[in-house]
Amino acid sequence: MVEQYKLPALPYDFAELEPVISAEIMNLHYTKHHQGYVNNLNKALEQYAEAEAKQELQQMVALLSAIKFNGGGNINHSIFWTNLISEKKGGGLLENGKLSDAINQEFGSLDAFIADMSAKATAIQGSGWGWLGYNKARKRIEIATCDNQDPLSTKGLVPLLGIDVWEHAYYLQYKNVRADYVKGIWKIINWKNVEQRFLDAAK
Ligand code: MN3
Repeated sequence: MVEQYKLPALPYDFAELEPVISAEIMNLHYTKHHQGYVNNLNKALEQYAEAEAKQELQQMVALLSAIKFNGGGNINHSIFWTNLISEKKGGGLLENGKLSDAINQEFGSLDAFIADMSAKATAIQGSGWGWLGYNKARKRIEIATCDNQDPLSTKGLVPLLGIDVWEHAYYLQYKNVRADYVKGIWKIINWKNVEQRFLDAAK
């Protein structure tokens, strides 16, 4: 029996990220979408273990796509929830420190970084994620985008800050205007969480 993955606890109530993200979106996104990735990941891993026990290599290879998609979905959302915090509790505030230094060095200013990442996340064709990641080989932060639920590790980067631009993340509130959702999300970024991820990655 394979160890089962579980939906991680959400660090706030569904309504806490309003008005940027509505409680209805949070509820559906967490209890239906993220839970769905967790359930389907567990199912695929169990089938994989069965196939592996029987040395059914063709079946094992056929399951890899479901493991990548649903495993990526679980990884990405687990990071995304912690990247967010209500405005009242300090959302959107990046204090001076090593991360702000790195952002200034790489992008010139926080505003320039936000403009760059917003443009790249908004321009993703179809479903995907915009990321700020850490390149351990170059010892630098980078903006990257991923399609579908591909986790950022597939691009060789450590994920620091992700923006989910799947329509399920914004459509009920922002309809087709992804740019407005991306513009708003900067007000609820938990920069302390992003900075801790940066410090851990750069160790
Ligand atoms: Mn999502």
